Amino acid sequence: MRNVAYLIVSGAMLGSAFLVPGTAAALPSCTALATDPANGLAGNPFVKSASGVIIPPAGANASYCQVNILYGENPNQNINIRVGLPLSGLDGGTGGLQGAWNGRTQGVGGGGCSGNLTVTAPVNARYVGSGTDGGHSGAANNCEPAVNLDGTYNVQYIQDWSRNGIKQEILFSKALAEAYYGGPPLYNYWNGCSTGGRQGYLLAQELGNELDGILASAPAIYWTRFQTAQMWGQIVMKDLTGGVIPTAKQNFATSKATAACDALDGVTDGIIDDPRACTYSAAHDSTAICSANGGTSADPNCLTPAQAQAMDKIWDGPRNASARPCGTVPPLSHWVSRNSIGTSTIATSIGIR
Ligand SMILES: [Ca+2]
Repeated sequence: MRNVAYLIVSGAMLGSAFLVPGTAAALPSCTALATDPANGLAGNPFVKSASGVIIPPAGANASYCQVNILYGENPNQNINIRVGLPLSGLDGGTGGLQGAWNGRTQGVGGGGCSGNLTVTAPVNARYVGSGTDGGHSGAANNCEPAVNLDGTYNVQYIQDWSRNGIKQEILFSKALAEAYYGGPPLYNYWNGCSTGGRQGYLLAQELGNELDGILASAPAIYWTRFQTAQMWGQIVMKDLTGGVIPTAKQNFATSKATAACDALDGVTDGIIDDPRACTYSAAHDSTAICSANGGTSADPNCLTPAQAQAMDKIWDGPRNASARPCGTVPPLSHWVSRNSIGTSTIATSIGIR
C-alpha cells in the first residue's frame, strides 16, 4: 500500500508540465531528485541513501541522470536500485519528447543469481532505464548466500532477489520519471533474459498493472525441476565415473547419438529436433566403446562402459524414486551435456574438478 500511495501522490503531477514548454524551471534537476523530499526519495523512511548525478557522455554512451537508491525496510534488507534518466530539458537534454527522453521506461533484468545495475543500453535508446542488484551486492552470480551456514534459508535474500528488488525498481523508475520530466511515462516495459525472463514472469504476476509490455526471454523458471536437471549431468558423471567426462569424449558420444537419430525428424542436418524420440544408447553401441574395454572403437575419444552408461543417463535426465522423469522436459541435461558448461562452471559448483 505504501507504494500505491506514493504513486497516487506523484499522480497529482499528471500533465502539470509534461511536454509543455516554458515550465521546465518548475521541475527538479537531476541532483534535486535525490535531495528534495517532493521527489519521493529524501525523507522516505525506506530509502537508506540516494544520490542523483549527471553522468557525462563516454564514447557511444550518452550523458544521463543516474539515480542510485539503497532501499531497505529493515537492517538486513539492502537493495541497490539504479535508475538512468535521459537528460531532461532542464538539464540540457534534447531530441526527445521531454529533453532526451522518449517518454517510456524500460526495466532490465539480471542473470543467474546476479542482479544488473547497468542501464546504459536502454538509456542510450532514450528510455528511462532501471536495474537492481536484487539485494545482494557481493560476488556476481553468487547464489550461496541464499542458504545460511546452519542450512536454513536466508529468506530475506531470497525474497529480495526473487521479487522485492525488481518490484521496487519498477516503482521507483516510474515515479522518478514522472518527477523528473513532469508527467507520467507513456509506456512502461520490462526486458530480461534467463533470470531476467523469470523476473518478467514475476512482474507479470505481481506488478502487472504497472507495465505495458514484458519481454521475458528464456525464462529460468520452475527451479525445482530446472536446477535438478541442470545439475543432473554432473551428478551422474561423478557417481559413475568419479569425475568429469572430458568434453571431447562427450562430443564423441553426441556425434554417435546424432548420427543415429538425426534423420528421425525427416531432415539430416546434424540436429535432432526432439531428443525424446531418440532411443540411441551409447552403452549398447559397441562402436562407441573402446576396443580395450570390449568394444570396437579405436577412436581416441572412445568411451569406457561407465562413461557410456553415464552419457545414457545424462541424456535420459533425472528421475525420481518411482523412475518417473523429474527434470525439465526435454531434460536440460541434454543441453548441458552438449556444452562446455558441463565441465566448467556447474561442475565446479558441486565440487567436481
Ligand atoms: Ca535432423
